[in-house]
Amino acid sequence: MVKAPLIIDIIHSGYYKRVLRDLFLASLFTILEVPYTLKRISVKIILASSNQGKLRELKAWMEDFEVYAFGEVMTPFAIVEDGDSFKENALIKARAVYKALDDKSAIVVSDDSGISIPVLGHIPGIYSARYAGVGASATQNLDKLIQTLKDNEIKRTRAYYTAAIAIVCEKGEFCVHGWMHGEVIDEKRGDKGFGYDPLFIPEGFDETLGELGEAVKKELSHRSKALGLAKIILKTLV
Ligand code: ITT
Repeated sequence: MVKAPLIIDIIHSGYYKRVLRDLFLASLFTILEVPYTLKRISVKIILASSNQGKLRELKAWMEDFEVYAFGEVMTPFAIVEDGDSFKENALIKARAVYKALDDKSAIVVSDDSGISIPVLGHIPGIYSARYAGVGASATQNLDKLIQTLKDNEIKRTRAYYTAAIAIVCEKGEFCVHGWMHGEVIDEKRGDKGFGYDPLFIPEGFDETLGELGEAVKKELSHRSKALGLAKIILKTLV
């Protein structure tokens, strides 16, 4: 038999209201014959990123969640990424946006990522966004990497992308990683993707990500691998 204090706890937790709301909406949408998943009315996820290429990929790969860029829900602000690793920088970004939102129910997701060239000492790594200097554009960073490859007489060499995805919410802080291995070449090929993609040839392919495009990248990228792990955590939080 269910004890009275337990029922009181359930009432106080507001859980019964959510269940009733979900049942009501599910019935309504069934009557109206509108496809409906209970997930769509769950907690909003805020992405702590201003990089349009990343945001496009993160949103496309998290379509089973209700996702907004932080610039869509507040005035965007600059975040100083002074950590020593992808993980630290991802957590710095997610914490900064979680604090600014001042909403305990928020779940903030961030991505810190970059490309590394082993033969050059794993550069630019965590400095990928500012390889050509603070405030440099994606084209300037890419051109600088081409110049570095040419200066070192490297036409093609091993490279890898890293992505650290951080999650910050009331229940705690989490971080997962994903990697994509391949090679970089010393010339741009293709205009799909973003950032260093026109230089990067994933393992098992002959074309750059700039030529291959979103579908291939979604299958094997550092970001999608990290997101696969992040989604397992997110599903326990929403
Ligand atoms: P946010 O911090 O606002 O998310 P950002 O561009 O500053 O944006 P990072 O500090 O994580 O992000 O820098 C990552 C850089 O690495 C990014 O600017 C790209 O140039 C590059 N990069 C990361 N993932 C990439 C990908 O999938 N394809 C191409 N370039 C990528």
